[in-house]
Amino acid sequence: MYSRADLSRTVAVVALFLTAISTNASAREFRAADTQNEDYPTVQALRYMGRLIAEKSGGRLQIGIFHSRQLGEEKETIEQTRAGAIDLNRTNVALIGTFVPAMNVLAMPFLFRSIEHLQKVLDGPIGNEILGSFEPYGFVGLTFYDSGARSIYNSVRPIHSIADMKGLRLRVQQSELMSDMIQALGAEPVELPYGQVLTGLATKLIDGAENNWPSFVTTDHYKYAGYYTLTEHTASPDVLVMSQKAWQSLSAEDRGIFRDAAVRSSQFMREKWTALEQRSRQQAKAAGVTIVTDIDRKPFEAAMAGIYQKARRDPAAAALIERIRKVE
Ligand code: GTR
Repeated sequence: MYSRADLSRTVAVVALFLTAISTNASAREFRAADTQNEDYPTVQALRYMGRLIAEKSGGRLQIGIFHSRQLGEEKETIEQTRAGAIDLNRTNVALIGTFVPAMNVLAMPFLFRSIEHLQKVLDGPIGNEILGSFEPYGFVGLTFYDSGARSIYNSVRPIHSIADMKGLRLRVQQSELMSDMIQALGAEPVELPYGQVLTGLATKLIDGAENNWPSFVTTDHYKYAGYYTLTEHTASPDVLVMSQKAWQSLSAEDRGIFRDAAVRSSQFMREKWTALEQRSRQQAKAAGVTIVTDIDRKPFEAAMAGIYQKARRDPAAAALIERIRKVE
């Protein structure tokens, strides 16, 4: 026979079970794409953001992370984000610059005097304004992530001067601006998705590429390109965007949760970034990569005049470039 106590215990268990079902049913997962691998600082930042969002929403909002190009190469995932098939995308500004013109300004060569200058711009009113400029293009800008400076690496020869660039076939991101940059330096740009660079290097389809220390090392590119020259020709940051479709579906309160968590994830990421930058450089050095540090960047900068001229044809870009340069 069942006692009253048994009965009420059963009722309690059933109630708990129903709550669990309904909590799960109302939990919503936002799919996030990141081209980098599982431990890369941006992926760690997305995981951190996911934890914050789940906590703040009592489990209602979750982030499902698809790293290592599981949802496709970067350009395709940006298109899918614009179409609303992917909810969140951590991309590089040079890639999304094809869709959102202000993003290309941040990828302009030798624009930032230092990482401090870059962070000051991104953390201040200009950064906020730029994040706000995504909306007409089908995205919502949530936050920027550090991505250091990009430099040129190759398997043929150490680059000591701009003359050494001549004839090298260098992979660039799928971006007209990046192609223009490498061409202006005298090399031959080859636009390839990130996931094809390693094979490209291994099969000698390309002589080299350009990227920051963590990307050079975590992808194993350093095993095939033994010369890394600190050209630091661009400091194009990474950025996190949400699709307009996902954004429209959120209440004002939930939008606040996302915005707040995104900004915190960017702060969380900075320490991880600096540590990995140093570790990657050491790892490349230990593996025998020749690191050229003593280059005169002046001729590299001078070669960018045409690129600035082209960018300045757009008055909004011209004004933004000036404002960024003026930030002390
Ligand atoms: C990295 C960036 C990636 C991707 C990659 C590339 O620095 O984090 O999103 O754009 O560069 O060169 O394709």
